[in-house]
Amino acid sequence: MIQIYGTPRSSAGRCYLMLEECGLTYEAIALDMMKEREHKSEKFLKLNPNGKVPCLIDNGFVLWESAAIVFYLAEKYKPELLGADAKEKGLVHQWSYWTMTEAQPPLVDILIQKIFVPEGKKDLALIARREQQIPGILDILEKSLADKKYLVGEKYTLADLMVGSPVNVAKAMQMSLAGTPNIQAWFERIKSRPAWQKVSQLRGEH
Ligand SMILES: N[C@@H](CCC(=O)N[C@@H](CS)C(=O)NCC(=O)O)C(=O)O
Repeated sequence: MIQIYGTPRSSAGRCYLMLEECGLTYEAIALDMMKEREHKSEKFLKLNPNGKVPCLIDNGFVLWESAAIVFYLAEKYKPELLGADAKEKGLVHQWSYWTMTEAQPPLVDILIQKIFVPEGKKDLALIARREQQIPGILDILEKSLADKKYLVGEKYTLADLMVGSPVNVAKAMQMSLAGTPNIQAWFERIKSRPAWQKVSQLRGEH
């Protein structure tokens, strides 16, 4: 039995993509993070001491951190998504670390400030600073996709799943992707996968 804590619209989204990609049956557990603050409850902190979602339980094995969860699921259920050889695996890791340390943090800061922080309390300087980083991130992605279908060549890998999540956040915030035809074509390609379609539906995107 597999359980995933957190909704598909949260950082757990990429775990749902991976669970669907692997064709697994799972139980989705949504915590009340606003009123009840269940993610900070004693019970949940025993699972994830960070008090954050996602958290995965696979037959009693507990794992937190979304990137670790998707790598674990790939290793166990769909290893071909990890890359075919040492070089491909290296590139999958490269794009995954890049997502977590470079591409995602500015987008998450902008999302939190714009959507969750109430008017009057928003850190406008932080928003401006983070928005300045976005063109450079898109440029790296756009150039990397100039000569290939996917980030690591001709096949979909975890690199695409990892990088696709913050790009989805950018799209959801209606950030302009003008002037990035390679990113747009790649994103349409990955969005058409059944796993992405299913998670998009779970998120209420269509
Ligand atoms: N690096 C973590 C980030 C998890 C994260 O920030 N989750 C947010 C929801 S999107 C959360 O649980 N926030 C609650 C809090 O910070 O108290 C991961 O990727 O799993």
